[in-house]
Amino acid sequence: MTETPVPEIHAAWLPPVVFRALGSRRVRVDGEGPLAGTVRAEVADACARFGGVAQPSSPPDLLLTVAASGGAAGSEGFLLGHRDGATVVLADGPAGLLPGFFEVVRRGEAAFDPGLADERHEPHFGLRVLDHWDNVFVHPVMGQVERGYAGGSLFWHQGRLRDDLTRVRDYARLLAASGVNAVTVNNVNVHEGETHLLTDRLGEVAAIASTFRGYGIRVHLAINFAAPVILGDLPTADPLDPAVRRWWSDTTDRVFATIPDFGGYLVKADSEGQPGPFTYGRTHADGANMLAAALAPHDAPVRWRAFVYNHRQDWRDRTTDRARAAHDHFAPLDGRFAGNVILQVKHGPMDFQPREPVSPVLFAMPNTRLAVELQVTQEYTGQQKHVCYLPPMWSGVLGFRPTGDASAADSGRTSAVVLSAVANAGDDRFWTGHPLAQANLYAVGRLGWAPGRDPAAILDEWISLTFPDAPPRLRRTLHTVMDGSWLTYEQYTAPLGVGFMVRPGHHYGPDVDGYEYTPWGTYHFADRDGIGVDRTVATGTGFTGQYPPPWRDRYESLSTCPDELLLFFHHVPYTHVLQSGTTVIQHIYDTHFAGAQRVAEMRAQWRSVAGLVDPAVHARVTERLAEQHRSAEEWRDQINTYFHRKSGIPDAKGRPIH
Ligand code: GCW
Repeated sequence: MTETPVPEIHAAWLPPVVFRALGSRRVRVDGEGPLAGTVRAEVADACARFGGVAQPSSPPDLLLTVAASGGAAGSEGFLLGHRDGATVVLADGPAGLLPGFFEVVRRGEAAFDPGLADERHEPHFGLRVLDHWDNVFVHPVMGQVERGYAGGSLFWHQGRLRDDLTRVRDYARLLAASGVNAVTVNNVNVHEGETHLLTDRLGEVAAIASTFRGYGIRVHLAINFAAPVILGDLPTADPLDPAVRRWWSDTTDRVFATIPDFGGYLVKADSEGQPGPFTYGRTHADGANMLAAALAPHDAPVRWRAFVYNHRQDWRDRTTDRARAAHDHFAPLDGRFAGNVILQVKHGPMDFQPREPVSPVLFAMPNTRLAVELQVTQEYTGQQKHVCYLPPMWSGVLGFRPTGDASAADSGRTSAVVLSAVANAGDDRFWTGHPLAQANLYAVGRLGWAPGRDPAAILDEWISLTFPDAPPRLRRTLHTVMDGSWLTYEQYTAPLGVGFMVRPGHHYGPDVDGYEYTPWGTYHFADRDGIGVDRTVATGTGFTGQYPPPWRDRYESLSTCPDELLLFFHHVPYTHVLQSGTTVIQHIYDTHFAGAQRVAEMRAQWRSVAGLVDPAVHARVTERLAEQHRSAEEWRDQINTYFHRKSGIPDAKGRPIH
């Protein structure tokens, strides 16, 4: 037996064998333009590998073509069906050929079933964008990639654009195959060096854009609101100053002259020390609309982030509530944003905690285009050392119905028109540090096309693509280890939606009081009697009042507030009895013992499939599970001990608490 060399870079969800069904057939691709060219090249490659025929002269088994009726040129929709003995992809326009191609790849043999009924595919979110928090220069605190846990940046290395962008091309291919159609290349915290990407270093963005282009992915840029000043061109960045407006409009024209299909800007303004319109006594609408005016002639959007809050808060002041901030700042501006402004809202009111209610901003601005922002990089969910399959959480966000009516039609969902997600990939050989974290990256595009898709089904799809030859036992084990992993993570970390309790700064591992007396506004208020944040209208900060009915009432009342969010909305005694019938303190003990125990089982389950998985993948996951296990026990012991000491209430089951 010849030894197959371990590939340098892991193939993620596109190992060559997933092209077997398609590559062993006769496949014709009709259509003009670069995207049709990409599909033809993919088909040629697959057929060369598996003995099929690309562009056959006889009738094909698979035809990919632009439908005669022809939809809008940019439309990515397509019909998959069977006609005259062949599987067909009838794309609405050239942009639909590539998603159609990858749909066939995903299905494997099933795509060639003569009984295949017609299926129409169309993305729910027109823009499905991954925001990279990559720095050009290594930041002294945040490193090359802010909150990056997968090595360095795919684009930049120590201040320079990488010479070889082959990996960026491979990345583009992976993203296209998952359904993502845009990427923001740099961090929303735009430091001085990165500000130049907009002007004298624009060539680097153009090089990245041409690498992504072949896979139908557009490039966006995070910009610095103070760029006209930082770049030394103007004394002010006042958004109502005509010279500033002209500067943005000229600069933007140059961006489009260099990158004609440039995607748009992303802005973090007046947030965590970033510059913004407040300096000039202007509003977020003034700031966003200025950039929107510069982008409008090019038919491109500015995404303006709603992550604005006071990070210099005084913990002694119980009236300020960080959860309220985005709604307080932005809801009054509804209707004042230009049509090409997209307000980008973090999915929860705080900051990507493992459990938060859905941000009320997503339901408060009917006259504003919104993006919902997810965090794929696992800043608060185990930093890609812990297995934490996040789509069940995202699916809850995307499927949340403000009317509270589970049977309501899709129109009852969040009104967001854009799905954005903070990326988790880097130059690590497995792309995401933890090989199983690839599933989170994969799921973004899949949910972007169909937010109602079952996360467990997405997981199985990812398993089939990534481990195509896996025996059933391996498939089952992967599913078991990953599917409930978000809930397991929640069990051994901060309880009942209270959030944080992480070590300040890097946010890894437990520190119950780490943020309790800091200016960041992330408090739990635990004392000897109880814990939680009173966010009610009746006696607390009034945050519940930012929700439409019936949610404001459900969250307001102790008797209807869901257990998993209880401490987000209420301060209660440790002896308070949850809907589940157990007390808060006993729930804390039980979940922390159970969570750490579950990680021990995950570890054993993974050990049992050694020999069924690529040894390099197995080894990396084994190493990470060992750390997850250590960390879960650390969480368990610190949290249990802390609350035991505070409350003086023993564990009803008498387990060891230190
Ligand atoms: O939670 C914070 C992160 C910051 C990040 C910020 C944001 C990019 O800790 O690292 O900055 O969120 O989303 O802007």
